[in-house]
Amino acid sequence: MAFNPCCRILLSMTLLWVQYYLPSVADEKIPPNITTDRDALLALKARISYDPHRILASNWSTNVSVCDWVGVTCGFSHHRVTVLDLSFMGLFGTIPPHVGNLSFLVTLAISNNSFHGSIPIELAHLYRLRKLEFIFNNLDGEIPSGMGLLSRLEYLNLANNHFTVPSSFFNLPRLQGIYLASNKLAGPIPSISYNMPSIQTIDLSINKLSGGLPTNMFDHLPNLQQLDVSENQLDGGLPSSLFKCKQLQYLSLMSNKSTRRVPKEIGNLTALSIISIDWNNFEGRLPPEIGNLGMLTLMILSHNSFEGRLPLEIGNLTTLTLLSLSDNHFEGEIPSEVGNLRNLMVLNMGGNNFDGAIPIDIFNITSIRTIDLIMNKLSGNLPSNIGLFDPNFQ
Ligand SMILES: *[C@@H]1O[C@H](CO)[C@@H](O)[C@H](O)[C@H]1NC(C)=O
Ligand SMILES: *[C@@H]1O[C@H](CO)[C@@H](O)[C@H](O)[C@H]1NC(C)=O
Ligand SMILES: *[C@@H]1O[C@H](CO)[C@@H](O)[C@H](O)[C@H]1NC(C)=O
Ligand SMILES: *[C@@H]1O[C@H](CO)[C@@H](O)[C@H](O)[C@H]1NC(C)=O
Ligand SMILES: *[C@@H]1O[C@H](CO)[C@@H](O)[C@H](O)[C@H]1NC(C)=O
Ligand SMILES: *[C@@H]1O[C@H](CO)[C@@H](O)[C@H](O)[C@H]1NC(C)=O
Ligand SMILES: *[C@@H]1O[C@H](CO)[C@@H](O)[C@H](O)[C@H]1NC(C)=O
Ligand SMILES: *[C@@H]1O[C@H](CO)[C@@H](O)[C@H](O)[C@H]1NC(C)=O
Ligand SMILES: CC(=O)N[C@H]1CO[C@H](CO)[C@@H](O)[C@@H]1O
Repeated sequence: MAFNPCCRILLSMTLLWVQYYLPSVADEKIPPNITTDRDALLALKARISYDPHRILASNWSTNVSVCDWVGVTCGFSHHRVTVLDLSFMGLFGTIPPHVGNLSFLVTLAISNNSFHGSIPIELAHLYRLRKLEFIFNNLDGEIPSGMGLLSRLEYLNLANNHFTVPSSFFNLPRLQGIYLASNKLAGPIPSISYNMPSIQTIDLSINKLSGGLPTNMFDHLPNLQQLDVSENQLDGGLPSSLFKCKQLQYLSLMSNKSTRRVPKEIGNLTALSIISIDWNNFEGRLPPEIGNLGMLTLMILSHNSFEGRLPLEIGNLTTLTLLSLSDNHFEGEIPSEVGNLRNLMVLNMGGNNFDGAIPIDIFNITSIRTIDLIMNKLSGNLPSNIGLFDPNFQ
């Protein structure tokens, strides 16, 4: 039977495959074992150029099992490396691709060292990883997108490094926390569909992210408890999908230039304990629905362009300990309902256009320590017994 040219190409490709791929498949018949792990760790040791306490130099000796090496834990039954924790050792060096051979690794932690260079893409092979902790190093470059394959990952902490690319966060089903604070992430937050059913914490603070929070970003993050995007260059305000995050306890958007209003849906975030959106350009009135936030302890709205009267419902926030409204354009009388805030310790209302008398009920708050009302248009007298009932008053 004569082959037509097409089949001839196929045949020669098959032969190539047999020649080049089969031997390597045969190689892998020897299953990786603790020797593979040892070689990977020795490759790592070889990349450490400075080991100030001579920890690896003295301890990682080949005449004992790697399972007895400092920072190494092996699995009980399979005798492979499951934990590599080299945190706080003062090590200076790079991460070799061989670390990707530690295929039983569950925890990889190298926090508080001086690792530099990039994360090898081979780390994406560590499909058993649950915890990856690289905080406080000098790693840079792109976070390999292949890490999005680490489907068992629960905790990803790459904070305090020099990563540049705002890689789409990883839509991993078990991820609970992603920490990317204090890097050099720049540009917009990728506008993809985020679907992280387990995520509780997203910390992108202290970067150079710009643009807005993507409109649909929070559609499928039902368990989000903490969102910190402070100290970036984000604008555009709070997207409506954010108000679906019924578990949200901590919201920080401090700095830099978010505009627009705080919509009445803020009242849906009933689990909120801390809201810190100071140093932005939020404008308009504070909606009365703010009074629904019955768990709020800190409310920091200073240095914005809020205007109008304070809603009386502010007096419903009886768990507040700190209320900072300073440097806005609030006006009208300070509602006497502020006197209901019986746990308040700090009240900052300076730098607004409040007028009328200071409601004396404020001075009934026994927990109060600091009241700052400077630079307003207030008038009238202070009560003569000021501070008499306030043991903590400073
Ligand atoms: C482990 O694998 C290596 C090859 O990588 C092999 O030479 C060695 O005999 C194996 N050791 C055990 C205990 O199976
Ligand atoms: C290496 O460190 C471990 C844990 O501290 C210790 O148990 C072991 O004896 C050390 N081994 C050597 C050779 O120093
Ligand atoms: C391992 O080798 C080092 C020198 O390389 C030696 O100091 C140490 O005693 C040896 N440990 C064991 C358990 O043999
Ligand atoms: C381990 O990883 C390195 C680099 O990624 C590779 O060259 C090596 O062949 C791998 N396999 C073993 C068994 O060490
Ligand atoms: C970790 O490193 C950072 C930065 O070098 C330092 O500020 C911090 O105190 C270190 N943490 C500990 C517990 O040593
Ligand atoms: C906010 O709550 C109201 C009333 O419970 C509900 O109708 C609305 O859909 C909620 N909005 C969001 C964005 O979840
Ligand atoms: C916003 O960021 C810019 C550039 O980083 C900075 O110059 C400015 O002071 C910041 N504004 C506020 C209100 O923090
Ligand atoms: C505040 O304290 C004064 C003096 O004890 C009292 O007359 C007044 O009713 C109190 N006001 C409130 C709102 O509790
Ligand atoms: C539950 C509750 O305390 N609701 C109060 C919220 O604030 C408004 C305005 O002061 C009151 O009318 C509500 O009774």
